[in-house]
Amino acid sequence: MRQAVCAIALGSNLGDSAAILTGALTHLQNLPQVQLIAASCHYRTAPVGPPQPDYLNQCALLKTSLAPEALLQVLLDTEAQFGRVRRERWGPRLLDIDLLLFEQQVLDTPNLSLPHPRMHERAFVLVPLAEIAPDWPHPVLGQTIAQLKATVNTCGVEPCPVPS
Ligand code: PH2
Ligand code: MG
Ligand code: MG
Repeated sequence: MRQAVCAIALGSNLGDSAAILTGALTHLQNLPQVQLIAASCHYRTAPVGPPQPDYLNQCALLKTSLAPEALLQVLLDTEAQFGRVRRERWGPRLLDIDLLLFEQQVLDTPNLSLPHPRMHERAFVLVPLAEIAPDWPHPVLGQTIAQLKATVNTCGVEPCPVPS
């Protein structure tokens, strides 16, 4: 079956965030329809939005036989499995997983927009993504992830060691 490559962003700022990010990637990797092909390190990042604790953010590349909507459902199920309860928009959370890129697909449906509509302005996405996919061209803007990273303020996005 044809496999697509996609990029996801993970974030957590409640609970044991490092363990949650690691657990979420292990969970995804164990699904038969998903292969983990790369993961960035963890970054401690200043919160964007309402005042709340710092986040741990990470990006990963997956290969999947799933269609974008089906993969999104898998990501939402994974969030729920790690205790996510949806409250205020942009508020603190145990686990957020966003689908950033799905090959070069451009899509705008009520449930899913590809590429992720705010990824190009978010240092907490571009810094970890540039670590694993610097040459991936943004499907709409045409610039690579490394080029987009150079356009944002990366203060407040600091690599931190992944606990072993
Ligand atoms: N996610 C948000 C809102 N603000 N800030 C940081 N630093 N990291 C995030 O993952 C994040 C955020 C909504 O998804
Ligand atoms: Mg998000
Ligand atoms: Mg989300």
